Amino acid sequence: MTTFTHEFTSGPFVGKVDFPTGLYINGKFVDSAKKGRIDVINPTNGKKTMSISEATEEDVDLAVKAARNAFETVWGLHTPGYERGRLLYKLAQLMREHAPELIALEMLDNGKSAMLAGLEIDQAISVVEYYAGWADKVQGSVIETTEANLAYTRREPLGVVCAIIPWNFPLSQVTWKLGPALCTGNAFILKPSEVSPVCPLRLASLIHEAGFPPGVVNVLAGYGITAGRAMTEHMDVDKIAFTGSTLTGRRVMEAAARTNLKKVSLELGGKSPNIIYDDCDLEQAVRWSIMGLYAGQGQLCAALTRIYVQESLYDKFVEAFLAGVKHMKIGGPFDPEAVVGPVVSQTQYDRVMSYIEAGKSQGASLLVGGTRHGNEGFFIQPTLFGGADEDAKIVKEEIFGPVGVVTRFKDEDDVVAKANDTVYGLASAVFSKDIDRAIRTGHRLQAGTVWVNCVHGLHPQVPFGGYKQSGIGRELGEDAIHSYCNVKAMHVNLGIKL
Ligand code: TXE
Repeated sequence: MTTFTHEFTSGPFVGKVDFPTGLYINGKFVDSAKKGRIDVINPTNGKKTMSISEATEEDVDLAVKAARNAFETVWGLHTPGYERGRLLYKLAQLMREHAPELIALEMLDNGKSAMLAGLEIDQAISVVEYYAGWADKVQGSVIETTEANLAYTRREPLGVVCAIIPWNFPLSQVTWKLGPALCTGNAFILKPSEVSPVCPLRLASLIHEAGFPPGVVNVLAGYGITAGRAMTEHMDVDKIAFTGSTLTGRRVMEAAARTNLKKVSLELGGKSPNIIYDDCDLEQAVRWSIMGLYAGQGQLCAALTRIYVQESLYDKFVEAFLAGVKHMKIGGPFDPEAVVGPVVSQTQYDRVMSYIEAGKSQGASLLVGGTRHGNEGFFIQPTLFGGADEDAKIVKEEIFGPVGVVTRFKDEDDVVAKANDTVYGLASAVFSKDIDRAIRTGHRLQAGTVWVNCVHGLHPQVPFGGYKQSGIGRELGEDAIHSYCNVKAMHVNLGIKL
């Protein structure tokens, strides 16, 4: 079995890491059946950091069998909630102990800054703790019917759940699914993205150390078209919890429809509006908007990429925004002063640059950025377009890079119409000192999340998910718990004779 060994000499963790890079199936790290490998590329310099085992259909089948067996013999209804909670707490504790190492690995693998990687790991740990607390509190209810009938509901686990996750926030994306799945008693199979699988692989060792029974959690890195598709088509998988592109989300749903009608939850990104009214605190609105657009190089599902500014404030806002962008240092994640890093891969770099070209060719004016930074790695300058047609590609399509569009609006009705004119509906933000108007606007937006005078706030207790083509279902909070359970209605005859 191969391992990854690396010595970090600077940054949040100084020391050696050493962990297996195989598949984690039925409590053991193993090589994949076909012995295939995936090369993992460092986005800061475009070079290979490691190679890991590549799962294919046969490995998926083995993992599903192991998960099913664990579900039916030791997990599911066999392990009480408080015990499941204890194991989740143990995992959270191990993640906390290894947090600096996880942060460093995420910086290496994904190109994220120490601050963003730190926020992600911290949030991931909080999510595991939150669902550990839920494990013995998942309840049905007693329902009033007639005196001769006792009716009550139970929330029972679905069975085998596969999580297919993207590359942008691998560790938090895992825990958003692993937490509610395990606390409700499901067996769990994870397929990290082939682009940034490192933190999920390191997590597999911590899951092993936490002592979950073999088969309860399985981790299989692999390509979407093989391992991912095998999960979506498997007849013994009960749910796919997916985060990724809309295109792949459709494929997941189609596969579920063609096979065993497994349940599906989808989180599919967006084209989120950020509304700036002319009575806002300008300095604050500019700072939040820069973060809303460029955090993580714009590779956030909830990136606020369409900025709408009320016409009387437009010039001042744009001037202050561009001045703010000029101060952003671009550099690798281990440069402590850099706030803008690389995008994750050559593919993503090419995709983002093609959108920048589309912006120019469709007549939008480039206000800042628009070009590559440096000559190695996948760095793109923070980019903003103005004066784009509302039907332009850069206004309509998710870019998933550091590229935004700023547009003028007249009044509340005008901006609500513009903001809602999208197939997506994941997130949005409103900046105004008139709180009545800000809240009223928020209620009129077709989006699963509205931030008022802030951006990107996420809490384990608060549901997150999309309207329209941004997805199906909700993650986080109690809502997520319900999506990992079947509801069983029990009717008990208290004495009616036939
Ligand atoms: O996503 P994919 P990609 C968007 C963003 C980005 C674009 C492409 O716009 O530019 O998607 O990114 C697995 N059956 N988002 O190509 O393909 C794949 O291996 C089953 C938004 O990385 O959707 C990976 O694990 N699984 C998003 C996962 O799906 C399949 C975050 C996501 O990959 C599969 C990431 C298949 N047929 C990208 N094909 C967000 N919502 O935050 C691929 N996969």
